[in-house]
Amino acid sequence: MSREHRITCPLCEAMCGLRVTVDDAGRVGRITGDPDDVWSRGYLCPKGTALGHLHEDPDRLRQPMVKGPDGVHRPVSWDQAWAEVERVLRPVLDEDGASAVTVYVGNPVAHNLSLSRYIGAVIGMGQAVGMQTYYSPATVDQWPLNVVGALLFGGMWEAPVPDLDRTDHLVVLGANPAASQGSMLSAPDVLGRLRAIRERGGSVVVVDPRRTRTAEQASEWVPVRPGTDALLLFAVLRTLAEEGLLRDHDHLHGKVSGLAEVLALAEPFTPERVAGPTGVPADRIRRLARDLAAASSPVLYGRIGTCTQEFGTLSTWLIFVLNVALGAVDRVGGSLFPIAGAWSPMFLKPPDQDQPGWRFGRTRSRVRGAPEVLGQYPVTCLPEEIETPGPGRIRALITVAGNPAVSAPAAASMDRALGSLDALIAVDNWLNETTRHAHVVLPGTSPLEHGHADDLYWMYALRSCLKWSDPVFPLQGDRPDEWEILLRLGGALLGTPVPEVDVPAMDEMYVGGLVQSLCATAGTPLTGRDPDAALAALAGTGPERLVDLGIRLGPFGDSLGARPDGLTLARLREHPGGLDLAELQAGRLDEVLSTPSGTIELVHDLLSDDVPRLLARLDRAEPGLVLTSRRHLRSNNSWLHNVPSLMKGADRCTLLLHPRDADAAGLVDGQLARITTTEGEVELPVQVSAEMMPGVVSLPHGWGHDRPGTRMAVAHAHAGVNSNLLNPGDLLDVPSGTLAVNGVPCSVAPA
Ligand SMILES: Nc1nc2c(c(=O)[nH]1)N[C@H]1C(S)=C(S)[C@@H](COP(=O)(O)OP(=O)(O)OC[C@H]3O[C@@H](n4cnc5c(=O)[nH]c(N)nc54)[C@H](O)[C@@H]3O)O[C@H]1N2
Ligand SMILES: Nc1nc2c(c(=O)[nH]1)N[C@H]1C(S)=C(S)[C@@H](COP(=O)(O)OP(=O)(O)OC[C@H]3O[C@@H](n4cnc5c(=O)[nH]c(N)nc54)[C@H](O)[C@@H]3O)O[C@H]1N2
Ligand code: SF4
Ligand SMILES: [Mo]
Repeated sequence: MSREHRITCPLCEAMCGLRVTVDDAGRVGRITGDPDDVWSRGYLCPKGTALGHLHEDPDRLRQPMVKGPDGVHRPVSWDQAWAEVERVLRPVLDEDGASAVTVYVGNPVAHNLSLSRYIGAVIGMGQAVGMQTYYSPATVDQWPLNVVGALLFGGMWEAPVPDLDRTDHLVVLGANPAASQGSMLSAPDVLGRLRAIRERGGSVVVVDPRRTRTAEQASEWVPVRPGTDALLLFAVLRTLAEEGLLRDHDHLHGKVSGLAEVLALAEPFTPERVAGPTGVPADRIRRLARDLAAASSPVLYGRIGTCTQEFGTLSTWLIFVLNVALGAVDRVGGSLFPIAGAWSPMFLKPPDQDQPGWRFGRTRSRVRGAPEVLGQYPVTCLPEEIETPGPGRIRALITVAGNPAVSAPAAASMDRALGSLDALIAVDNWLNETTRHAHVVLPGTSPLEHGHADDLYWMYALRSCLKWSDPVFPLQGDRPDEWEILLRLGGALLGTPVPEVDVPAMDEMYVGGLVQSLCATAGTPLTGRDPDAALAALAGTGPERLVDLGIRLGPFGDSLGARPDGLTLARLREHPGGLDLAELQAGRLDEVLSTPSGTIELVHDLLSDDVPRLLARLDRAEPGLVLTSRRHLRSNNSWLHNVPSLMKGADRCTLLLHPRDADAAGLVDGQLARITTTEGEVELPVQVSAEMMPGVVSLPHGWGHDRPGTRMAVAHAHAGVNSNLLNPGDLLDVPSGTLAVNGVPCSVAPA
């Protein structure tokens, strides 16, 4: 006998529905795509089938680990773990206060039921007593999109998505959904949808220094030199204007400001002028513009390759400028604002930004003086904040589902700094490159031991859906759930000895506080309501209660009883395949825009002030070779490399380079090469391939699993190298403070 469970895969933004078979002995059997899932209709990728392996992985921590004086981690009871957290954390708090503490919020936080709903508790409680800021890989990721969303649309998480199923001309820049499955764009089977564009007579153009599997499936691949998309996009815009291809779009009439100013800024960037630096011939640039103008529903989409580069903000901005100029924004087949099925606290504007418009650089980092951007500093500020003496030095760090030792540029200094902390508390499921430094590792639950409901990603989804999954396995013994771990750490920051924190009371404080502020603040879904009644209306405990809140305050919800026919978590639970609520719609601009002028504000000082830096780029001598990043379908950043079924096949941690560059360096396929940058050097095998643009090499991130003190046997046997040993910590997209991990000058030679 075996039982079948229906769940949503928590591994990526595609949010696929899966069927998981479990036998009587509690072993996970087959995992298949759920054909009755209203959202994904049976789609899945190889990572989804690996959830059972993740659950059963013998290296996955089931007990807390404490580092002994000999530097070795040993399993302890939860009571012992809490006592050890108190022992290392309390002196820091007593001596230097919460300003000596910070939190690193890792990527899986956004995909995990407990962590996504309760990370705000530990950060909020820390900040209430003086914690200055927190860190995350957002500044090696989508921060330019957050900046552009805040400035153009008024919301830092506001980013319209390409209407893949109705466009007839899609231009993809710096994204490879064949590997990533889509990012800030939630849709199962993105590649299938791109194929469908061509099948219905449309075209797909991929702008990328690498002929990726996405580019192979496209109508055309346009190789571009890394970090030069902004030059290319300005030239496209300028061509549209010059050739009279810009039309008025009725649906945007009166809803856009600043286009004339942007066109003036585009003036110097002629196709002829940018052809050299971008590597895209002038006539090809003109054709890009003409094809966009000729299409009936064109749209551009950019992701990490246009964010994590020297001109990430300008590139991201110009993608939206073009979508506006082409009339694609808020038009069917263009760039649409999804209706998230549930409301999320992430949609709130920070309380100190009540006044219209976003402000940047309100504070500066202590050591290098980096300006704050949307509440964060570049993640590479963290090591110097730990290592530089003086008031405000970071002495204690809580990492939550993050692996900064691998994922942050200038990885050697991050690794060194992590090893020098007075207290490193890691909420994490494995002993890896980061947690090996931890004084205490507090394990979370496996992906099959907790329920699931996505939050943020429905904001970027091609349909409005809602789904809930129950855990496949119950939590064993006295193990706390991850939200309870975070509340206990929050309580400790507030001053209670860790073992004595009253977790249910902290939960009441956190959820009660959230509801109260929603009732007391203007412009929230609870403005003016009675907080006690609102709180009493909610069902469940822990994250379930917050999921109930989100659903009920969302566009389809019952508004806590005010719309009795609306949805609640209890009603959603009656639909194990989820609920399909609405398709992607046009005509949402008035509802979405929250800029001071109420229009899409295309110009801002933060953006135009960066244009001179781009102009200077025109005359810069091109370096011989530059380094870029890539992803693989069977990896997930740094943490799926311990799953045997995902590690089959050829070595994936290789240096891709073009035959011309291999010849020049005297390298042949498979040979060990040394790659050097101003930051460091690593040695790894080369993979010679014409899929690379000449002059550009590509390395995956998330490897380098050979560090002593880790406990991931399979990953260790396929260690690879940490590409972030090569990426400098100060090569930045200036306006957003995002690290450039694409376009880094490098040299390659036989090892
Ligand atoms: N299987 C798998 N899926 C994942 C992840 C994973 O690690 N593995 N990670 C998840 C995460 S955290 C994220 S953020 C998303 C990211 O999702 P995507 O943005 O789709 O990321 P990548 O697959 O890395 O594709 C980035 C592309 O940008 C190209 N590129 C590099 N530099 C430039 C440049 O200067 N200009 C242009 N035009 N292109 C450039 C690269 O060659 C690469 O093909 O994926 C998510 N999904
Ligand atoms: N050179 C280069 N660097 C990059 C990138 C790049 O393209 N190039 N991409 C960047 C991007 S987009 C991202 S998002 C970051 C990722 O940066 P991080 O978030 O720092 O790293 P991950 O590899 O996602 O690490 C996830 C951690 O969470 C743990 N974990 C997994 N599941 C759970 C869980 O359910 N609970 C708990 N408590 N822990 C869990 C894992 O063991 C691992 O330690 O890397 C960035 N770094
Ligand atoms: S694409 Fe793969 S990893 Fe992403 S949600 Fe679907 S099955 Fe999971
Ligand atoms: Mo990411």
